[in-house]
Amino acid sequence: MRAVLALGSNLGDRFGTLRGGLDALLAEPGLTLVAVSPVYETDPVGGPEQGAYLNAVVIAESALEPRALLDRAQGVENAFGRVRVERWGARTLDVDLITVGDVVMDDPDLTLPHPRAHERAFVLVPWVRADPDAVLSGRRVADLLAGLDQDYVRPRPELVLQGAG
Ligand code: A4P
Ligand code: MG
Repeated sequence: MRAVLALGSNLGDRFGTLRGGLDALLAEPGLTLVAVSPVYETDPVGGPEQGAYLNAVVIAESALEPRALLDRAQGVENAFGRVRVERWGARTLDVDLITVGDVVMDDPDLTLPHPRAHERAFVLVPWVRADPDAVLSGRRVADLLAGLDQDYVRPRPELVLQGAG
């Protein structure tokens, strides 16, 4: 299945964390990189006052079932020292599952597609750069973006992520 993952970091060495997080996601079998987006610097959306994020989107071919993929993502978050203090608060690394194939599920532990992705330019801008034909819940991501403020999503072209291997 094709999986779309969103990575975010707003604490510490943000770019180093994104790079290490991507490598860690791909380090074990089951997930093969298809495309990685450019990196964007984004003002925080929601939550308490906190620093700017670096955000990127990774597209991968996944042999893992959605729950196994969530376990992989959370294992990588934990490996990068993520401490869950408050929801939406600052974090060294956040790895969200945006879509996994055509799977639709509504579980507190795993909601697919991600319930807030459609309204988040910090997810959709990098996603459409990684896949210009991307579709979310039957709507073209490029069209979803047309209705959203994107000014707070700024390219950082000097920061280039590459998959391991
Ligand atoms: N969960 C349910 N569905 C999913 C999914 N599709 N992917 C559960 C990942 N996790 C999912 O997540 C809380 C719970 O959501 C987990 O137990 C998981 O099982 P979390 O990662 O522990 O906490 P969180 O990230 O603080 O909460 P949440 O709801 O994931 O936050 P969001 O909505 O991801 O928002 N602003 C900018 N500019 N850039 C950002 O990256 N990120 C957030 C986090 C807020 N503002 C931001 C950014
Ligand atoms: Mg999260």
